[in-house]
Amino acid sequence: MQQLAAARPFNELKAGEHGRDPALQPQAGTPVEPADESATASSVRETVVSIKLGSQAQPGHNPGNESLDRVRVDSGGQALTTNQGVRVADNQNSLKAGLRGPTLLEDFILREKITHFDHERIPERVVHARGSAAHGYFECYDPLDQLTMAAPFAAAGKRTPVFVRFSTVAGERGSFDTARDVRGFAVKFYTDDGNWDLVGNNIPVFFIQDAMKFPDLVHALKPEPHHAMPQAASAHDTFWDFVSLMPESAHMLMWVMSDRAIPRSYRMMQGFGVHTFRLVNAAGESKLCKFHWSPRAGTHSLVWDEAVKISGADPDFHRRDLWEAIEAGSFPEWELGLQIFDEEQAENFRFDVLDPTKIVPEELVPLLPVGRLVLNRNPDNFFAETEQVAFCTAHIVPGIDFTNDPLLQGRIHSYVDTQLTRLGGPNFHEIPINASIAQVHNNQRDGLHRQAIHRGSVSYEPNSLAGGCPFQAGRAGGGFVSIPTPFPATGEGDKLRGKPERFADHFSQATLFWRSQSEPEQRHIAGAFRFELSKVQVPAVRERVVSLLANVDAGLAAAVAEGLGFAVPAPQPRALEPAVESELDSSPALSLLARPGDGGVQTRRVALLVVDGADLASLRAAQTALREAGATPRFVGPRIGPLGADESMAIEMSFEQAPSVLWDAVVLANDAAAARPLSMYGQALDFVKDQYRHCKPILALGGPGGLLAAVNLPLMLPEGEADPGLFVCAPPSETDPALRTDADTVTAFIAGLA
Ligand code: HDD
Repeated sequence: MQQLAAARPFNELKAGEHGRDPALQPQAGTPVEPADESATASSVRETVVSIKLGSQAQPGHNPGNESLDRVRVDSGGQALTTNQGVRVADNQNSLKAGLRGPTLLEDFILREKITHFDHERIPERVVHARGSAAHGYFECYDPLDQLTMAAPFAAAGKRTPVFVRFSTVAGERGSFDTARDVRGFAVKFYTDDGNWDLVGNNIPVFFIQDAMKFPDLVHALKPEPHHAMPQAASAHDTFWDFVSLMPESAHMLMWVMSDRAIPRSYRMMQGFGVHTFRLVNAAGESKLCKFHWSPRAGTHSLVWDEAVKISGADPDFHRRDLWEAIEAGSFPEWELGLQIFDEEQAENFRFDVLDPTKIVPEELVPLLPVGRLVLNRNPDNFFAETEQVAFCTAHIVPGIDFTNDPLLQGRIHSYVDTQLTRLGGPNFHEIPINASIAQVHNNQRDGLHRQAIHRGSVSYEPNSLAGGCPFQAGRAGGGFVSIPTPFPATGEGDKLRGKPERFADHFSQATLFWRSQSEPEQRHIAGAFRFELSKVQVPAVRERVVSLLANVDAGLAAAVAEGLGFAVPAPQPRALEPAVESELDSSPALSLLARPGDGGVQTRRVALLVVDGADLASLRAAQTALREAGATPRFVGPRIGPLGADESMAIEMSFEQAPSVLWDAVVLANDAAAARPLSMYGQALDFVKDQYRHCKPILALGGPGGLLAAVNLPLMLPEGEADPGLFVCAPPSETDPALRTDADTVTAFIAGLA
């Protein structure tokens, strides 16, 4: 021991701690072989199997999880035991003093079982409590070493395992999926160099500019504290009171009132890193960067009436959709696009890139596609994985760095901090779903729920007793080095609270967003403001919101005020006069219509309405065509069970179980020969009315009569053209060759669905 201590008389890294000279960048420590094997922890050189597979990782193969087989439990063929492994003989009855006597304190089996149950729940996330997640991988298109040394971008075709959690923000853990809300889009990359969490949303901006206001925002948004209402909704006084007094929220409000906030599926929404980040290459050069996820399936949304009805029919709508798509092998996919720019460009924008209420329009800095994200495996256990996963913006890896965005700076603290309460202590990184693939070696010790068993006497650095291990990696050894950035020119060195001047433009991009929407999208936005504000009880708050909107667009303010029964008030005074104009008149990329996706109908849910006695041959043909196109057709009728004599066809869902809003399209059977046709069922009538109201394609196999006629839909548009959403086959008796054949009509219907 003495011999070893003598070999390292002082800490050779000490000199590198001072000054800015590049020569003084952190250097790699030099591990020395301990002289006396018995005197040091053998753990410092413990043989560990490297599980870094890097580019060899297979689709959906997370090597990090593989090493966790020891914690996976499969009870097939096993006897029930206590937590101490004692086999339990009777799991039905507690131990009593006589069959009718009191239960005995001695019953350790009962007490262990009840005690564990009593503590099954952990605190839910303070925001984003309700979510769903899946495993998958990120695949890099081309090496990005010119831009970044971040491991996921190291080589073409390289796959990095990921775990992705989608969420709503305001609702509690048991709330419903289709609330009007921002959606969380959090990606954990298990990179070779440690975990990188990109904790984003499906909206590229945020309500506030400084983390200082986050607790206020969340308190205003969450159910009001006196009566705990409303659940999972922003449509109440405190939210609108707060945002109407915070003009910086105007841009985000436009997005949240748009159809983006009621997505059709997690699989059909974009994701954004929101803040400006930095990419850093091996030479230490950095560029500014924004992260965008674009769904392969295109961006699609619900309409409000659908969202409301779905929340009753299936509160798990998005969770089920994600789960079923992955189980069916239709793996959701997104493309990662980067907006790369430098400080000089950033200086010339009219907005500040450190302001998280601003986007960098794609027309100013186009997206560079760099890879794809594929989700291909559902979790084995919701609690162990989806609930216990801890995303933290502080988790970055060499090649990525923060900027001075004041919202991001606050987040760097908040996420690690919140896990201490939620996951019960500082060792949450050891929970299997949070554990990195890269091995962890440091001198952090103990704390609640510690899993690692550290060996040896040394838990400090510098040391000589453990050969200086674990040693400082230095830059050359792949260690994380913060990119040296100069303080902004204004206010350098001053300790102060405040904001840069460009942060005071609150409206130019809200106006840009509004102008970039299609006419139906604009109508939906105005409708959403009207709905939300009609729920607000205090008239002054309603009016203040409209006075804010008057700075965004006069037409929007007028449409909202009209719905609320008052005249448009004077616009709120602006923080910056004259008003800043955006660089662009409109940005087409901001419309949902800009991303129609691949034009396919993969996993779209199609109901085939059917009753006993309907023509099964035409139904089967439609079913086959839909299946071949990748859609998910299901038979829906008044009861479940077999259909007629053909045992291969059965009604899978009843009208009560699966109402119209759960489907993307409907096929009406030709039931002309049925004793009790579809048109005699009230639910079938409602079904078709809702499909029509929600602009979903309708295919009538039996021609224009039957259920279609009973609902009395106008088959023609007022302009005299055929309704493009209605696909009507020739009636059975019809022989006119000018009419489309069933096969043509079914094909046209599938194209309409896409
Ligand atoms: Fe946050 C959770 C996204 C601002 C503090 N946030 C959370 C989640 C997402 C986001 C997706 C859920 C992660 C998961 O699935 O577990 N948050 C954002 C985005 C923001 C943002 C895109 C703005 C750009 N958040 C923000 C601020 C703060 C927080 C400014 C605090 C200063 N967020 C939290 C949190 C949560 C959280 C309290 C709750 C549960 C958790 O972290 O793990 O720490």
